[in-house]
Amino acid sequence: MRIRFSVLLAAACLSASPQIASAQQVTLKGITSFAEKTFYSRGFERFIEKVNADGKGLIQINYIGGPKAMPPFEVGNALKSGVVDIANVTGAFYTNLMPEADAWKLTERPMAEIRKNGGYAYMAKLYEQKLNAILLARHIDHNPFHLYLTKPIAKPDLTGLKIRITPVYRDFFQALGATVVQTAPGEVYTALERGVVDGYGWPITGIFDLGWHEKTKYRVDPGFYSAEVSILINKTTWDKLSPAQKKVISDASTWLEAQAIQTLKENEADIAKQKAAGIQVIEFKGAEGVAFRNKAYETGWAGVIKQSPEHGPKLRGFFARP
Ligand code: 173
Repeated sequence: MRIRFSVLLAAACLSASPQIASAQQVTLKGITSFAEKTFYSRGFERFIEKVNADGKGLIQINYIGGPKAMPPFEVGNALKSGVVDIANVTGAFYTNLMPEADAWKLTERPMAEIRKNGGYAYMAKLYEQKLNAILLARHIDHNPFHLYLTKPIAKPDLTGLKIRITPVYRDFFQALGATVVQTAPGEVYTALERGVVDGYGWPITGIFDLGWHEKTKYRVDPGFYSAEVSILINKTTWDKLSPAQKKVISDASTWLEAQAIQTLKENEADIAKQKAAGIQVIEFKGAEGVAFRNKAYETGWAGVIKQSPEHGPKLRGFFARP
């Protein structure tokens, strides 16, 4: 009697366990590769707030923080291995694992179109193979990069200048003659202060976040490329989620990616703020400006194709302006 009862109880528990498991709240570890509460982390922070509100009792994100918790160039490894479940990061920070991710900077079509034309699906396979991850939402787009300087230049020639880079700018700035120094964003201020660099690459927004405006005298126009910052999730973590938990994450992702267009307003606000801070614009106009921008794309694609001869040309077909 006793034995039979416990067998029955065990069977009841087993059959009930999938429901119990799916009803349990899951907590994901989240990390950002940009300083907390600064421009490029804010979209992720809004996403976390939404998931934690909509996902009560189902799914939550524990925000571990930013570069104080983990160096930005380590975030790809941590996501791939499952040390973190969800990450806010740009492709340039994990080219060690997936060089193709740096090609997001070269998109000249909106993400909605790239999700339809096969480009997103093509990248999704690479994310799965190389990073064991899924790109959930690109929340930064329509946000050009610029060259910022402490010394003036008269033409698009950086010979003799040391410029801080990430993989985003390497091929272009080297083609302009610069000596390049790669650093994480957290090291830019000190590099400028000590004169280790004469300038840096960064998008149009965010130079006030870490005080770089204090050391910046010039911005070079036109800008080039379109900065990409996205939320990625570890695929093993994703596969374990229930449909209801996945829905909370997917809905928040769609919601956030739709806000990327608002970056345009932020661009204008920071242009005005830079002007007010006395940052002078060195503008290459007319044919010189067109050549500057064309060189950015030509050297950018050549770099991607060199890193990934197999996938680079296909990505160009999906991403570049037709
Ligand atoms: O300059 C950088 O650190 C960089 O590559 C980047 C990419 C996207 C947004 C902001 C910075």
